[in-house]
Amino acid sequence: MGVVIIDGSTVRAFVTDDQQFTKSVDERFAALDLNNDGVLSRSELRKAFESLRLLESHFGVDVATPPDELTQLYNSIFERFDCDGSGTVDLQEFRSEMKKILLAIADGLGSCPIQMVLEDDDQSFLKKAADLEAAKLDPNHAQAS
Ligand SMILES: [Ca+2]
Repeated sequence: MGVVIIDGSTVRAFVTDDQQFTKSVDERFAALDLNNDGVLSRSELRKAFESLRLLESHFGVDVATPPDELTQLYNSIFERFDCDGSGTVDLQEFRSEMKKILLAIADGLGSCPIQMVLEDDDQSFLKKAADLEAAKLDPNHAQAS
């Protein structure tokens, strides 16, 4: 476990770094596409949100939220991602919605830094944002973290 300090500019720098951001999002998309059909289904996207911990960090959802409410919430998230209403989320939709969500997180954080406790194998985008900033500040330290 480690603690990172991030603020809005950390997240924004990550999202606006097209190369890093697209690479991270594409990797995540591929990992989430469990049946490799090139799109994310409802359940695949739900797993995505569970693994990204976005509900806690962005939507302020308590872990004790009743299952019914959670399902409703995941459904509304899915509708947001699935812009064209096709019933699946493709890579373009995933990229553009992740970008919006992370920029909203950046706005929410503003210039007020927060501490995040992360597992070593944490794969969240916020961790990647923090790693990217660390790499820019101290290139030698980047690989060790
Ligand atoms: Ca799929």
